[in-house]
Amino acid sequence: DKRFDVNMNGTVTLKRPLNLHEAYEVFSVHAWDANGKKHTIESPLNHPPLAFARSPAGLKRAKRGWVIPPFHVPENSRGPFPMKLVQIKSDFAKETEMVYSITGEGADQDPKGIFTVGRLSGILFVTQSLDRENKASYRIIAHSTGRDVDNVKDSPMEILINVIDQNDNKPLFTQNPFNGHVHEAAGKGTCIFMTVTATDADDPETYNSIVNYAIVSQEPPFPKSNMFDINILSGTIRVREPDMDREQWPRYTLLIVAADMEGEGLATTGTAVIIITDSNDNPPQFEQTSYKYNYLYFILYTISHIISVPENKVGAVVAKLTVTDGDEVGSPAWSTKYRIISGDKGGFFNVSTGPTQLEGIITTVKPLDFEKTKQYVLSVIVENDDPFVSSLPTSTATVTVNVEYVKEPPKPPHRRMQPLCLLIAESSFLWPPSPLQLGRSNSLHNGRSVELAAGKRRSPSPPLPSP
Ligand SMILES: [Ca+2]
Ligand SMILES: [Ca+2]
Ligand SMILES: [Ca+2]
Ligand SMILES: [Ca+2]
Repeated sequence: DKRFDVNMNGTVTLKRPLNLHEAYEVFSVHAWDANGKKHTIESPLNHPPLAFARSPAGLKRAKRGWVIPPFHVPENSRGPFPMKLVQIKSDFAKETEMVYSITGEGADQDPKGIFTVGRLSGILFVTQSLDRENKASYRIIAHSTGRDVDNVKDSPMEILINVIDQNDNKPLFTQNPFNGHVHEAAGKGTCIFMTVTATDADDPETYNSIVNYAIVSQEPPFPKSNMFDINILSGTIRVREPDMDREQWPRYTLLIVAADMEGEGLATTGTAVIIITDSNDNPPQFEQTSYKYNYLYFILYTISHIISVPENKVGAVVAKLTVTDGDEVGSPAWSTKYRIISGDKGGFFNVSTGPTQLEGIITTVKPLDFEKTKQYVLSVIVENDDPFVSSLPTSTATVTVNVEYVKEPPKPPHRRMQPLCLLIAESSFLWPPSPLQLGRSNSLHNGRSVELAAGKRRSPSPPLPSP
């Protein structure tokens, strides 16, 4: 407001004549302290007396009397109290002594006694420091009657007292810490994954409660010290830089600040904890795989296994190929599956995931035949159950399977046996018949095998005669 000037000692002067259409003026004085912080106070000009109106020029008639424009009192005044606010004046005072009184909230209603009026002077006082955040306005009714003349009185006058805000509340974060999480593969700038909020109890219509946000520091400061940015007005946090890596930096702690007066006033600090969640950005690799970097690509050297497997055996374990994966243990970005991509046209082999989830087990599913194929060269690739988040090199293992000739065991020579007949007379004393021992008895049969068949007697044996 160019009509006012403020001196270094805080005196406010008027630079040119001022017409007060609303009978008062409010202006703001800003001051900066040694730390560069801005402080603001709004002050009313010395107020002319509030007159009970007889002619309603420019004023609205209300139910309880004349309504005048609101009157402003700054909060947190240091007094001394009671402090004069304004004089209330009746036109009848020119003719006879008037008695003034006030009613309403802050007067005779709760909170009682904040405002008083000089009974004969009509001067309105505030008796204590006001707190806008506790109560932002008061509606009081002023009355005036003739001291000695009963029938002289004004219509009641409503006075609205608004408490002018000071910046006496610093912003408060609604929680501390704030917790958020974001995928490590989240791209730069694309992803708002959390919002921090601070409230300020001061007047929302003033700068005193306009909060700005900033990130003060980031821990750890890798791979860059400003991996995130924050919207100064809304408090939304986004990924600012790519190349987050959960495997190296699974968690960030940001020190954040919220300051009112658009970032120049009172400040409060808090933290935002960001958990980096896993993305499948590490390919599983066969162990002992080595990298070589050429100027365009990473090349994964394949690892070779040379294995011998006997022919004719189904279900034989050919090889166990172990792998490693840097992603989150137990997740689909870590667990593996395998494929034979070449070398097995006949479908002799199968590869399955072993119980550790980090091994591929090759087995035979059909008998191998040395006479037909002596060697297979299998190429096996490993993938995760989840797809990769970006184009990543696939690790390959080469398994050379040499089929082992299995010599068939020699068949024993077939020797013709000469049957040995043992004749037992029906009437011999071999009753009851004792079991005949089958086997060899060199002494009895001169080294020949004995082939015996148990036969049934053709007829029951008659009772034996007495010897
Ligand atoms: Ca504030
Ligand atoms: Ca305030
Ligand atoms: Ca990962
Ligand atoms: Ca992986």
